[in-house]
Amino acid sequence: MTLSCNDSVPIRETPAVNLLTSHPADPARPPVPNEPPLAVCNIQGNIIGGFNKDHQTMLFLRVRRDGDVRGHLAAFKRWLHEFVPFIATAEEVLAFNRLFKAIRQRNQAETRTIQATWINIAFSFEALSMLAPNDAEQFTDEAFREGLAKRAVARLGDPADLEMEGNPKNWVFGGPGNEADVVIIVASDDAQDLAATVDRIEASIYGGRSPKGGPLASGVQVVYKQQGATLPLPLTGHEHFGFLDGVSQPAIRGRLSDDPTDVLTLRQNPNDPDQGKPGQDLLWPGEFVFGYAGQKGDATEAEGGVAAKGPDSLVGNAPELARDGSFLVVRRLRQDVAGFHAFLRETAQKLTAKGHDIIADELGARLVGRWKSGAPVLRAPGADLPALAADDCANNNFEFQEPTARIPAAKAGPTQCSDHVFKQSEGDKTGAICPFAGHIRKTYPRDDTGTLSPKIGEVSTQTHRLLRRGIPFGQPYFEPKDASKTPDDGNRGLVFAAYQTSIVEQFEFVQGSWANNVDFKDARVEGRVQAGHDLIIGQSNANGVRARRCRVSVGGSQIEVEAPVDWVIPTGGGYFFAPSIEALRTLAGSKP
Ligand code: N7H
Repeated sequence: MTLSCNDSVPIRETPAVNLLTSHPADPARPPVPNEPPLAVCNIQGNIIGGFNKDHQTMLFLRVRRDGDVRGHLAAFKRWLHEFVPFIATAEEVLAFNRLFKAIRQRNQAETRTIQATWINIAFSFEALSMLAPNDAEQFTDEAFREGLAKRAVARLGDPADLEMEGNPKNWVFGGPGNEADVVIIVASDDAQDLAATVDRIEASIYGGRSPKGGPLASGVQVVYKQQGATLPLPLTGHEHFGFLDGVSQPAIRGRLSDDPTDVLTLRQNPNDPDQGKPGQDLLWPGEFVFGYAGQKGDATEAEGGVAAKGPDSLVGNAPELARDGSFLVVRRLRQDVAGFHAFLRETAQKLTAKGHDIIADELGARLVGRWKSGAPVLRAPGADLPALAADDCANNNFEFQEPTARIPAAKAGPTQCSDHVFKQSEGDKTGAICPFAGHIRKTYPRDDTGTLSPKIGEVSTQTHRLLRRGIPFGQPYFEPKDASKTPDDGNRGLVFAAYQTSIVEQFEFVQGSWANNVDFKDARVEGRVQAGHDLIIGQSNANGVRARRCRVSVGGSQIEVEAPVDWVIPTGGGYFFAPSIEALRTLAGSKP
């Protein structure tokens, strides 16, 4: 019996799912009756599906505070009522993504065979407090309640100096008094279709016309419009510093229907039934969507460790209105590309002059934990290995402590992965290959342990994960021969966006307790920096000084390197909540 329509295609990415047929014997789709069916028709599409489009616009809206505020709110509710039918669901986005992947595998190339434009929406705590005060009061997440602007300096390490660009006072939106109440995400495969859709939405906001054409006042205005786009060749899929982005995401447990084999995430590692792609631990959906079991962050091995099911993410944390919804963190992060590359070049030269041979590209790879191609340094310690980066069955298959095992082709079912071509990771207990401060080691330490309080280990680490949905903004910067002649104009960066069910325990924890924390991993010894900062996103306000430090292993010696200034500068953002379709109808007053 042939299990897959795609089994003759050589692997570039993990095998695609069968689109119409269900095969009970497929080992990538084992029966998982204990995993919950997800309400995919009710959950917004960008959360568990992921828009994954080349073109995106975010419209940040503010409810008008002038004159008759109650009237503006009533108008906004009427506008929302008309807008809700345009919101893309997880069902549509997942179905599209599966079809898109199947066509791409058959073609062995990117195609424009199918295209879509999706819309999603999310609200700040202040907006929910205006629309549904009793429900809003039941959200317990302090970060969501206070908003990003209030917490940026104290919790995230953003510049305290009011004169600095990164201080919330100077943000292009989302700073004090300039916070957005609502964010609308419009994403498309086609730039023109995106522009036309955004035009229609803006016309409905300003032109007194509903998306369906009827007359309507919206009660809101656009405070900021943020474009984003995949970078052009040769940087397609990469962020502005040059590194491939979007490689590692958490895998999510759960089913798409009552059929016990209708899994959201294919189980593609024949060595480990608790993983999606090899290296991608399956997490309970409550980590990202309210109303489902999350991880049990203190589970013992006997209880199942990382696989153990924890409490429902809704209970005690959020109102019933939050069911099937998710928090959305948006950070507009400007990137100083010229500054980053100058640092790598100059630091590599200085180290080499002192006898620690390293070139800029290698230093960059160690600070990120992946080479520019996306190949993890754990599996390509000496040089970049683009073929490894391109193999989705292998590019995430490593741990930081323990070695990983080969996956022979004979062991893999037709829609599963093999991983036997590239050398396996041997682990890196001392940080000799990937520094403990490396960006991917700081933001997802995998099986690393640490002495933070409470102690960090693989089981608790899985309660600090993020579903990243970022996209670059601005044109790429290519260094001229003489950098002083064409300075970086500074107008580029990443619109970081991430979904989760606890902003405190997920986004803020990753940024504050890991990336910014010189003591992770491990505790300070005799006052010396141990891991140091994540030099990519870590921030420091220590004694008013922005300089950051970390330790990198070069040729067997641990060297301390210092970054005098920030290369990733916050310039806007907000904390939002993306409700379910049903909750949107309630907020709009469409439901009694
Ligand atoms: Fe990061 N970069 O180019 O260096 N990130 N990131 N990030 N990031 C990752 O796996 C980058 C930012 C995470 O599972 C990669 O997709 C840049 C923030 C997490 O192994 C690269 C910026 C936060 C992961 C970058 C930025 C995170 C991750 C590797 C800002 C959270 C997954 C490719 C301009 C607070 C780790 C990949 C894992 C990966 C870069 C921001 C978190 C290349 C330039 C603000 C959790």
